Amino acid sequence: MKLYPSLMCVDFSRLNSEIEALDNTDIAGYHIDIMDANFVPNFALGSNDIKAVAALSKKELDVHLMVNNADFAIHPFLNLPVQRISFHYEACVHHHRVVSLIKGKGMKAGVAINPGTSVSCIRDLLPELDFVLVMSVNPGFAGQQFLEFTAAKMQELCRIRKEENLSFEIEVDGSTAPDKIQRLSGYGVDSFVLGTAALFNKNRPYGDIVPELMALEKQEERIK
Ligand code: S6P
Ligand code: MG
Repeated sequence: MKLYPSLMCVDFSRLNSEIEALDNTDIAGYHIDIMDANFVPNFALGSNDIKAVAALSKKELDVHLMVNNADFAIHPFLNLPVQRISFHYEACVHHHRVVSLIKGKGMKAGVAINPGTSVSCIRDLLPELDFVLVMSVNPGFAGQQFLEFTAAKMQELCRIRKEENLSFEIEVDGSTAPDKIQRLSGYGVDSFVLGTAALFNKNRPYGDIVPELMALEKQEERIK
């Protein structure tokens, strides 16, 4: 199981100490939300923030583009020091081309799907993808409620992956509270974006919370 804290939720006035504290845990890397106030009704983060985080940490950077015209908007991100980029199915015309551009830079390529987008929309792309980012809230804001109907899509993706012997990773983003992490990791979801539901604003050290979250997967393995 891999955990990616969402940097939209950290205290940017204390970025250095926030990254230092998180880096000392077993997180896989950082989820970086890019918003254009067009695809989603909010602005968030940009290239300079990515460079700042890359200078502070050697962990993976998982960039989530919530921007329209991904076919064009992808270009500035291709030359940044990041390991993973996802763009939205709903914001792109030539999906396969964008996936190829990302992979051509040696990065992992993912397609994100909104809660209202069916798995069938990305069905033909699955063999080409390194990961699928399933949104369990409507993208744009932290602190929303988990949309229960999105869990069926995660199960569907796990089933397709197994039946067709595919290797894409399944990542979930949005209100991933501990109970969700335990249940969804049992389905076979690989990666979780951590925000306010699991990690931030808890008045407890990250170094205490992250091991508890990592242990949820082990407990689930015992239940199986
Ligand atoms: C917002 C963005 C997400 C959030 C994250 C917040 O749509 O894509 O990555 O930062 O979901 O987590 P939480 O637990 O506050 O919903
Ligand atoms: Mg996100």
